[in-house]
Amino acid sequence: MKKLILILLVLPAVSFAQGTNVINQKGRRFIPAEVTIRQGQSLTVTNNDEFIHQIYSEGLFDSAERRPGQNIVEDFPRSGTFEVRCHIHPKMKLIVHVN
Ligand SMILES: [Cu+2]
Repeated sequence: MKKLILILLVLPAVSFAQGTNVINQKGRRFIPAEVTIRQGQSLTVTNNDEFIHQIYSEGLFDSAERRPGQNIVEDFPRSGTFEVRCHIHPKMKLIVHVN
């Protein structure tokens, strides 16, 4: 049983290693809270929470609200480090490094 739990925990990490840029919103947090992508790549943010979320990044985008189970896809056209936040939950913070 312990082995099964370990496998379930490791699986999301494997999908990130393969270049799937997916961030989860869960427990009023971004998971993972920091990600590195390449310039021009997009980021998919999935609301896996019990709450409505949205995302914004100063000067880049300010999305509509998303219900649980819904996705937001945003592009990062410039390189740099960006802070992504949620208007509804000011403590939520995601750092995106764009190379
Ligand atoms: Cu939120």
